[in-house]
Amino acid sequence: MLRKVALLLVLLTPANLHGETGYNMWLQYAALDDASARRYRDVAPAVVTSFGDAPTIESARQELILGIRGMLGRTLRIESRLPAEAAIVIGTLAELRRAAPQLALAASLEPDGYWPKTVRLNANGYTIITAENDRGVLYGAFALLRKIALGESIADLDQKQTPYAPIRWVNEWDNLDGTIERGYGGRSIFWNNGRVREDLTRVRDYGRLLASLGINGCSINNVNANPLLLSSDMIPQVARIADTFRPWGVRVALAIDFGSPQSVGKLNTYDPLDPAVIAWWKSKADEIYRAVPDFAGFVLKADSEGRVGPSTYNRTHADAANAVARALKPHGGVIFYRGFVYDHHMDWQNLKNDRARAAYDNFHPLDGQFDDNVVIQIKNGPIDFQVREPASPLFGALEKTNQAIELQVTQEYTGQARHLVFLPPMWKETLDLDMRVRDSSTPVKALISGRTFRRPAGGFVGVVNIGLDENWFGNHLSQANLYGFGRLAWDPDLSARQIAEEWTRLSFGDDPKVVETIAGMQISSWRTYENYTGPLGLQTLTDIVGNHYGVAVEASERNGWGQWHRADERGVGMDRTAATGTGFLGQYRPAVGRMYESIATCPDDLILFVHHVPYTHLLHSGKSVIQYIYDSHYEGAEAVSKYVRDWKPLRGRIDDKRYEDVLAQLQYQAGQAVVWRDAVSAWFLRASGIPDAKGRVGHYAGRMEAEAANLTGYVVTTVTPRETASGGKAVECKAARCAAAFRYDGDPGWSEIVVQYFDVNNGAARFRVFIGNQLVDEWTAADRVPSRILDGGSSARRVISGIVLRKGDEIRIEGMPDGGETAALDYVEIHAAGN
Ligand code: GCV
Repeated sequence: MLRKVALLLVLLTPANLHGETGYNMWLQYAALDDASARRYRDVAPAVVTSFGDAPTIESARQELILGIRGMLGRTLRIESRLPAEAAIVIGTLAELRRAAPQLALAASLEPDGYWPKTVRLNANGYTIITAENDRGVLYGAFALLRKIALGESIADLDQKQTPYAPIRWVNEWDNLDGTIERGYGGRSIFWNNGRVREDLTRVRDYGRLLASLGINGCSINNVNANPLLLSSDMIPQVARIADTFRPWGVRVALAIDFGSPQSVGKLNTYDPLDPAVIAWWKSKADEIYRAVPDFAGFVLKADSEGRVGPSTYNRTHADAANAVARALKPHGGVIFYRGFVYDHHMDWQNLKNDRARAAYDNFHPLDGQFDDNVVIQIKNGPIDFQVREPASPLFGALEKTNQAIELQVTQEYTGQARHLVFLPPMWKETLDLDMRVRDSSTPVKALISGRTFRRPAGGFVGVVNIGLDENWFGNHLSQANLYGFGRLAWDPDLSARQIAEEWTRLSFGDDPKVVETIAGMQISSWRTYENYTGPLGLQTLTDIVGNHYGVAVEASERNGWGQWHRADERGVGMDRTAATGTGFLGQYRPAVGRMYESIATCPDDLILFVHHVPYTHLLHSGKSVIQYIYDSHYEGAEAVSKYVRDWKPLRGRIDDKRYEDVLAQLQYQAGQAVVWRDAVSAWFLRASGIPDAKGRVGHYAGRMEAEAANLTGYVVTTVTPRETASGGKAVECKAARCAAAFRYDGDPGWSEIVVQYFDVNNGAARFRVFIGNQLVDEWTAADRVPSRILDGGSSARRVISGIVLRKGDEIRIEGMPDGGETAALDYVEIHAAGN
C-alpha cells in the first residue's frame, strides 16, 4: 500500500513541478474552463475500479486519477470491486469477464487495441475501458483522457480501437557516453559516461509519453552501436531501463554491432554461418532474456557507413539477419535489419552510379529468404531523410519479407529543432502513395504494416533522439513531430491537419486564435522549409559531409556519398530514369515508374530528383526551373518572417515561457531563412547565368558589406562556401576589440538595422552597436549552433528596430572576440520601419 501511495505521489509530480516548461508535452491535463468542466462533472463517475495487478493496469489507473484531477479538479476514489455507483472500470477482457461477469462484455479485440464502452446496469453507468492485453487498457485510459482534454463526449462510448500495425517503435541514437547522434534536445536520458544513468526519472516520464501515443517498443542506443553494449555487465543495467519502461508497456530493444561475437565474445570470427558465432548469438540472447524477459529485440545496421556486416565473409544480409533472428526466436524477439545499406565511396563521375538504388538492389533479391521474426527497416525515401524524396521503391518490392518504415522525428536534415518543420504532412505523402503492387490500392502504409501480403510483423519506427532538455527536443514546436509520429503509427488515416490541431489544443489550450495560428504554422512549415532549403526534389542543400545543418549547395557534389543533384552551368537534377539515367525508376512497379519517368506526369516537386533538365525547362506551373528556385526561396524566407508576425499576437494567450522561447526560435529561423535564400539563389545565379526576372537576386536594398566598411582592427576574410557570406567575404577581429563603421546614406526616418554576424560554438563574442556615440544595442553571440567555422550554419542576424536614422549617421559596430569566436561580421542592412 505504501508503495502505491508513493507511486501516486511520484505520478502526480510532473505537471506541478514542471509547470509550462513543455516537460509534459501534450499531457498537460490543464484545468478545463468552468462550462466544459461542469459538463464532464455531470457525467464523470467519482470512482475508478481496476481489475488485474499488472504494472500497466496500475499506470492506467493512476493516469486516470492524475488526468481527471488536473482537468476536472476531482480526485477519483479507488475501489477494488464493481461498486454500486457509477465508476470508470478498467481491466483486460479476461479479467473483467472473470471479476464482473454481469457486465456481459462480449468482444474480440486485437492485441494493443482497446474498447471504451458505456454499460448501464442497475441504474449505474459504468465507463469501461477494456482490451485484449494490459497495454491496450493503458492506451484506452490515455484515449479517454484525450477525449476529455479535446472536449469530446464520454457519455455513450462504444468504439473499438485497433492499431493499424503491430510494430510502433521508436529508436534513440544515444551513445553510451551520453551524447546523441543527431540529437538536438540535450544529452541522453539513458546513458552517461559509459553506463546507464543512476536516475531514470526521465526514462519513466518518457515511457509515459510514448504510452500515451500507443508506442510499444524503444531501442535505447545508437544504431552505430558500441559493441560493449552486449558485454555481460551492461545487461543488468539495460534491465533497469526495461523495468522503468515496463509500467508503460514499452519494451526495450538494443541496437547491436554485427562484429560483437568477435569484439565482445572473443571469437576469431563473426561469420554468421559459423557454428560458434551462431552459438554465441544464442547464448547472448538467452542471457538478455534472463534479465529482461520481455526484451523486444535487436536493431542492426550492417555493411553501411563503415559498420561491419556479412559482406566481410561474402554472406548475404539474409544470412546475417537469420543468424541473429534464430537466437531471438525462442523468446519471441524480433530483429530489425536496416535497409539503409549503401556504398559511400561511389565514383561520382560515373553518371550511372546512384545511391538511391542501393536499398532495392541489396534487399529485393533476398525477398523470401528472411525468417519470420526479421523485419527490414526501410527509411521513407531512398536517400536519407531529405526535405523531400519519393517513397523508397523497396516498399513495393518485398512480398515475402516483413517491413517497417523508418521515419525521422529528430530533424536532422530538416532544421535540427532550430527551424519549425512539422513532418506529418511529409510522412503522409509517403504513407498514402499507392505503390501499385496490385490492381487494387496498395499504399505504402498497407505494405509496411503487413496488411497487403499478410505478413506476421510490420509497422512504424521513428528515430526520435529526445534529450535531457526540459522540453525534450530543444524546441517546443518540435514535440508535434513525436505526437504526429505516434498518432500516424496508430492510425495513418488521420489527416495532418487533425494531428496538428489535436496537438495544439492538448499542448496550448483551446483558444481558437491560438489553435488557428499554431496549427496553421505547423501545417505550412514543411513547404516553407523546403522552399528555402531544397525545392523541386533537389534534396536539402546542406553541408552533407559535416553537420547537415547550414546551407552548402555544392557539398553534396564531387564526393562518394551519392547525395548528388548534379547542378552545373547547363542544368540541374539527377537523371534517374530507366531510359537514359541510372535506372532507379525501373525499381518501382511499372505504373509508378512510368509516372515519374515521363516529364509530362512527373510531379514538379520531385522533378529534379529524377530528371536532369536545363534551367529554362518549364514546369507544369509554366514557370522555369531557375525562376522557381529564385521565387521559392523568397517565398520561404517571407513565410518565416510572417510566422514571427503571426506569433506575436499570441502574447498573453499562452504561457509566457513558451511564448518567449518560440518567438526567439522563429526570429532566429527568419534570419537563417534569409541566409539560405541569399546563398542558394546567388549560387544558382552564378551557375546558370540567368538573372532573376524579378531583379532581387544579387541586389539587396540597404545592404552595406562589412568588408567595405571603415575597419579598425577587423580584417577581411574569405568565407567557404562563398555563397554563405554576402559577397563571399566577412570581417574577423583578431585583436581584443575591433570596430566596423558604416555611413548611412538613405532617406531619414524610422528604421530597422539588421546586423548579419557569425555565431560559432567555440566562444561567446560580444557586440555593441552605436549610432554616433550612442549605444543602441549589445549582445553576446552564444546561441546553440552546430558550427565552429564561418559558414551558413553560424551566420546569424540581429534586428534592431525602432531606430531613427538621418543621412550621414555613422553606425559603428564594436566586436569583442572570445575563445575561438572572432566577432565576425558579414553586413549591415537598413530597412525603413514597417518593411
Ligand atoms: C546513425 C545518416 C545520419 C547518420 C546516421 C545514419 C543512419 O547518415 O547522418 O548520423 O547514423 O543516417 O541512419 O544510420
